[in-house]
Amino acid sequence: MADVTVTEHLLLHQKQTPQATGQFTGLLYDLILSGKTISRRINKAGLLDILGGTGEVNVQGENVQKLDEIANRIMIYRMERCGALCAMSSEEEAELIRVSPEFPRGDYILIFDPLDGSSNIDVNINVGTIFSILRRPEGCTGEVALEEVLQPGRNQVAAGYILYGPSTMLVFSTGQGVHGFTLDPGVGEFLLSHPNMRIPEQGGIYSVNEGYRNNWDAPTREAVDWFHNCETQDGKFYSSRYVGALVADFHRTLIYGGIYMYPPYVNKPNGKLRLMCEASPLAFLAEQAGGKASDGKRRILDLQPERLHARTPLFIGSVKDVEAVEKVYARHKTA
Ligand code: P6P
Repeated sequence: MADVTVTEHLLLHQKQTPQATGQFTGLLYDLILSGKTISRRINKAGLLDILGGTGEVNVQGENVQKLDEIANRIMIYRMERCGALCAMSSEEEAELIRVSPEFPRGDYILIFDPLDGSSNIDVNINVGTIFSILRRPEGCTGEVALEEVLQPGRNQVAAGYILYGPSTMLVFSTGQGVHGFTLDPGVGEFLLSHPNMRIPEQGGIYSVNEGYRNNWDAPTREAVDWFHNCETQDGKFYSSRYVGALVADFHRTLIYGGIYMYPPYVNKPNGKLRLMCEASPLAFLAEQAGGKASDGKRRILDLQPERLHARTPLFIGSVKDVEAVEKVYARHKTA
């Protein structure tokens, strides 16, 4: 495959929408630069004193890892200056970040999780950056109001992630399919390696943290029992895989098919994952790749966020596997 860069791919294959004033390409360029910068820090983490926790707890109530904070600062610094944004929201920041008038601003809104799965960092297992791009509603001017940001996932103009693993990959969609790029550290460019990614209609892997079984709601227990006994299309049992980093578990699901589940808990009816910076962007990718994403009852992309850090249960992956869970929820609803 000839070396196709992200910029070339956007110019060649992404229908240039009338409002594509190059702002978006610039936004993506700075997102990519942020990813390369974070990747370099992660790859050297074991050699620098940047492993472990900062001793702080974030708005999510989670221990902040040093690399969480480093990735967060890199994203905010770089993206504030990209010239395409009017506002940002980070999983690590309690409040909306309005881009300062000292920087050139634009009509896009960036929602991101700077480093997802950061509990894996100290044991050298995949982590990732997830991003979601919305457009400021038409006619809005002046200071960005929170209501302008609280949009359902179906409004996303683009979404994607950067996965820091054996190789660093950028996977994103602008609404015309899902495309994967692998970083060639030698030249410092992401090159097209996975054009037009598609999720198989049914997979053979289910992914859930079975350690919390006693906390699950009844439909989730019944659905997972089903995956313990159902067969793949070639008559095999399903395998269980759980990396503990949503980006890695989703990336595997995107390529191999199957389902990733973060269900509701008896004491956490909305589960753990964040709607705007985790579930929505991955749901956008899943649907663009021919898959499905649901909270068990409703399409993730139709959920209206009530606040920046709203949480949602998430069942995402192959259409047939997600539908199997939805059928269980539907049965419990009518029971
Ligand atoms: P648990 C990481 O903290 C994260 O948000 C996702 O990346 C990951 O899939 C999930 O939480 C793991 O959560 O409760 O299974 O440890």
